[in-house]
Order: sequence, then structure tokens, then C-alpha cells
Amino acid sequence: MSNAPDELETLDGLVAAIGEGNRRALARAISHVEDNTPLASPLMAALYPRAGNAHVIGITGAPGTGKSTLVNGLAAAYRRREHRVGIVAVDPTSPFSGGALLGDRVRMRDLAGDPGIFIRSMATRGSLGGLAQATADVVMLLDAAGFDRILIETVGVGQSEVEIASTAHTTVVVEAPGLGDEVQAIKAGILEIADVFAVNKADREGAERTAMALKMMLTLGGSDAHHVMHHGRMLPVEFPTPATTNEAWTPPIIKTIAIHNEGIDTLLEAIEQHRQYLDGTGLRLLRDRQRAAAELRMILRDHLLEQVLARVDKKRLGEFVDAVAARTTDPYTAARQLAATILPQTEVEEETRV
Ligand SMILES: Nc1nc2c(ncn2[C@@H]2O[C@H](COP(=O)(O)OP(=O)(O)OP(=O)(O)O)[C@@H](O)[C@H]2O)c(=O)[nH]1
Ligand SMILES: [Mg+2]
Repeated sequence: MSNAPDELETLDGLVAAIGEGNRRALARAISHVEDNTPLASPLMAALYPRAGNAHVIGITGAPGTGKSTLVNGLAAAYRRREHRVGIVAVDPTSPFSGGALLGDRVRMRDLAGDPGIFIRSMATRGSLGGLAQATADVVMLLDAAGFDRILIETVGVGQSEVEIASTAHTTVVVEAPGLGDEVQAIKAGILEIADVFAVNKADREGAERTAMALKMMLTLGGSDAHHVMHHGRMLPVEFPTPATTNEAWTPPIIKTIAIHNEGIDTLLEAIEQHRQYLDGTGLRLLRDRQRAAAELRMILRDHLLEQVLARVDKKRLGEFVDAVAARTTDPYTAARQLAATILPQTEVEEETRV
């Protein structure tokens, strides 16, 4: 069989096995990319062209609102519709949810035997940017492996969620009653990234109030205002605006009882409608393009930084740091001088002539 263990040691073997739906190969590829082994770059290069078919769905919200339970329900519902589902659980605030993650694993066990489902958890390593990039890489690999619906769960209340959610085509913000009466998203500032709201734990008192509060907020802003705010973020000047972008999307508010599997199909429908909206208006292409630009910039920055650090030894770097700290130079000048170490000699001369 082509899935013999040694086959998976080579680039071609891995890529072929992933194409055949080999889960072990996929898990291995993810490890290569996460650990940045020598195979990471060629793997990304070989698999990137195969990705781009998945619809990526971010599920975010305050701790304990029921995101994992919803993800479970959504995954099962997508499976019933013959989709292949990737699940990425991102945990940037591990101190809060170490226990919850354990709970997730137990709950997700009933999905785990299904070959149409692939689950991966990720924990913080390095910077938040690093986690966002690592998540994007794993999503790409799942996409290339043929998972056509990818659910990313982020626990959350901050910039990291916004960053990770920006990997998604559709972002579901999960609210629950009884977290104090104000809607959590206001505090969190994640309101503007919501494409769909789920008011989970609708079996509890106060769910109606939470839904009303959300509705009021949306109408207060006006759905057009929301639209501009939401998509304005996605429209940097250098990209053409699709002709039909004016068609507004008002985030639907769906009540769910995840533990009893109620409202899950309605939530799934809302996500699928948003997907069609993105496709129909050309916004999907725009989002993909915007994401490509952001990703390219991020990787380029990392790459250039690595190049500089490879040329400047620790001691010399320490001297720059000392000089900036002592204010004998400023960080801009220091950065320019450090960057000059990777410029061709002629440009360095020009640079110093200025
Ligand atoms: N009453 C009620 N409880 C629910 C519902 N959905 C989930 N829960 C419970 O709420 C708790 C938290 O659910 P999770 O799915 O782990 O929530 P989460 O948002 O993933 O939590 P973190 O990942 O820790 O942020 C669990 O005890 C669930 O059983 C619901 O619809 N109604
Ligand atoms: Mg969870």
C-alpha cells in the first residue's frame, strides 16, 4: 500500500497520501508545518494550489457560552449533508480554559471516529500573530485535504480573536444569557466582526432579552452603518470594490439550545446563506484577496526579520538595543541600519549617503 510508514517520510509520499484522504499523512503534514521542519515550506508549496475550496467558519464568543457544543452540533449537521468537516480549536487564553478544553475532547469523542471529520486543537505558542498564522496554515492544510467546511473555535475577547476570525469567511459570534445583562460582544469589541449571531442557552431565562439587545444594537447602528463598518474594514484602497457590495448583509440572530441540538439547522442555514451572499456579491473573492495580502505581508516581515537576524550576531544586536535604550540612537535609525545588512552593497552605500 502506498500508505506504508516510510512513504510518509517523503514530500511526494506525504502529498500523495493526503490526496488519498490519509489522515495520518494530514496529521503529519500539520506537525511539519507547526514545528517548521525542513519539509514545511515544500509541503505548503505543494498543497497550497489544492486549497481554496473550503468555506471557513469562525465561532467566537466569551468563555462558556457554548461554542464547543455548537461546533459539535454544526459538525454533525454538516456531516448529515455530506460535507467533510475540519475543526480547529484555538485556545489563546489557556489559563482560563485548560479544563474546558479537556471537556471539549470528551465531548468531541463522539465525532472522532468519523473519517469525514478531522479535529485539531492548537495552543498558544509564540506571539498572537504566530498563532493566527499557525491557524491559517492548519486551515489551509485541511482545505487542501478536501475538508470543505472548516470550523474554527476561538475562546474570546480580544484582538487575537479578531485576527483569527479574519481567517474565516463567516464569523459566528456566540452570546449567552446570564453573563451580566449587557451583551458581551459590546465589551469585547467583536460585534463588528459578526456575520451571524447565535444566542445560545436559549433554554435559560434572559435569552430573549439578549437577542433583543443585539437586535437593538444592530438597528441603532442601522444595518447600512453596520455594513459599512463591517466591510469597510475589508476594503483597503488598493482593491477594487465589487459593483454589488452595496447589497447589505444584516447579521441574523439565531437562538440555539446547543445541548439539545435545537436551532442548529437554522444556524447552519444562516451560515450557508452568508456563504451564498459572499459568493453572489463578489465579497468572497475580495476577502480571499485581502487575506492573501495580509498573509503575504506577515510572512514577508517574518522572513526578512529572520534574514537580518541571521546576519547580525547577538552581541551586535545587543549594542543596537543598548544604543536605543540609552537614546544615543532612535529605533527607526537602528532598524534602518539593521535592515541595511540584507540590502545589496550598492543600495547600502546609497542609504548611508543620504
Ligand atoms: N443550559 C444550557 N447549557 C449549555 C448549552 N450549550 C452548552 N451548554 C453548557 O455550557 C457549558 C459550556 O459549554 P461549552 O460548549 O464548553 O462552551 P465554550 O464556549 O466552548 O467554553 P470555552 O471553550 O471554555 O470558552 C457546558 O457545561 C455545556 O454543557 C445550552 O444551550 N443550554
Ligand atoms: Mg470550548
